[in-house]
Amino acid sequence: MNEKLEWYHDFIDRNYQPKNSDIVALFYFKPHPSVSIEDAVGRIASESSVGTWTTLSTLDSRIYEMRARAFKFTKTHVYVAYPLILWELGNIPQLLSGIAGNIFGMKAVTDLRLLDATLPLEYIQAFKGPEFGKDAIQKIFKKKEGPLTATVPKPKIGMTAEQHAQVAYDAWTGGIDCIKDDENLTSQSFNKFEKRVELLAKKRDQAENETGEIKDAFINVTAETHEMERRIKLLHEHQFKYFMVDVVTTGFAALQSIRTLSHDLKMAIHAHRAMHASFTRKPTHGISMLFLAKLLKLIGVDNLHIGTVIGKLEGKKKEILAMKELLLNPSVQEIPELRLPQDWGNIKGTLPVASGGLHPGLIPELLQIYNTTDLVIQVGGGIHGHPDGTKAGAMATVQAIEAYKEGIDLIEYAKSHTALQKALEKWHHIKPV
Ligand code: CAP
Ligand code: MG
Repeated sequence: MNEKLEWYHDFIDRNYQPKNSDIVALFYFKPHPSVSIEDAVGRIASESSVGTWTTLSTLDSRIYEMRARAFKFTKTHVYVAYPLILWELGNIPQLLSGIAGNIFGMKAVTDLRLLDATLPLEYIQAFKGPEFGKDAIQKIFKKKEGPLTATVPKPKIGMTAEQHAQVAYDAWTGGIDCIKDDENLTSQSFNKFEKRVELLAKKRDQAENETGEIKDAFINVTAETHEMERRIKLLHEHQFKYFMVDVVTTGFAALQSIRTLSHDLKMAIHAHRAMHASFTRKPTHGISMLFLAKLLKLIGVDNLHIGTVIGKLEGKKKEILAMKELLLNPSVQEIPELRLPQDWGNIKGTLPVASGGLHPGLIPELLQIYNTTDLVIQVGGGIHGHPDGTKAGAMATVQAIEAYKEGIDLIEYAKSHTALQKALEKWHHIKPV
């Protein structure tokens, strides 16, 4: 009799009841035309856990029990349960090397997308989550409620540190809470990190004295890990409470390292997601933005860009709202084919950031969509493109938020608020593409 060549169907068990301690992942998949549904889901569960392409003489019953089980599947979606023992606690790269590793390259599937994974409390407990998260509104800025406001000086790179600091001062004194660096500004020859920090700290103090408000900055520390640590310490010495990092280009391991430092220094992390769309955008392949958001909250970013629905960058309303809840709420329920249930235990809520193509004319619609004040509204071009300059752009943004909160139509409110009036004359309610 021929010996069995492979054991993919051992990874399928429709009767398996996932344990509370299992990690349960949900994938969309499209099998190669030559591969059956069962063969595809068996391979997904196998290659992401203990299996390989053939049977093994080294397999014993203990290891066999550690295998993942595809316990529920349709022609397009599969739920896979992974025993906790497969995972090293506190190690996000290791998790991704399993549930988001080789399986993406398997010939047996032409498309594969990791939509979400429920992480059990025993797994969650090994992580810090955000240091301040949404509590930053009260704890750092001493405000009763949000939204917080931020602005990224534009042009996105090219300004000297002096120009940058002046624009920051104009925005702060116009009423904006935080200045944000752009994702591709770090420490270039024309705007060195140290110089920018020094000048911004001086202007921040000046703006705080003049306005009586607390001001901060999301200054981009993105670099090699040890250099990031050095930059974060420098920000701390200059009394900034936040730092910004490009979390995807920097990588999960580096992010975990600097999260430890942010805890020691009691600082908050503003997470920019540049490059996420290279693997989150195509709906049938890659990793969902929602699952990326879950990992980032778990590691402990305090603010995370999740999109605007109405701005210049791609992002579906349903997913953005599902992410908003995932970031802010202590637990969330399943949304079919989009989100799995998740209980966050003691992990604090991360503040969502709405950014990309916003201007004052879009703020009421944005706030209506988000339907929360636990939010950072980030406006770049929509402030620095104001006909009367940055300070007027900042004022117009704040006025648009005030109008929404007071329930007054923007056009009506603009009659007695010149900065808003001029912003509306330029942009009306246009939605940039
Ligand atoms: C916004 C922004 C942000 C994007 C990122 C930019 O500027 O600074 O990087 O919002 O997108 O450079 O485009 P504007 P997301 O306000 O001038 O558009 O938050 O969706 O990841
Ligand atoms: Mg940017």
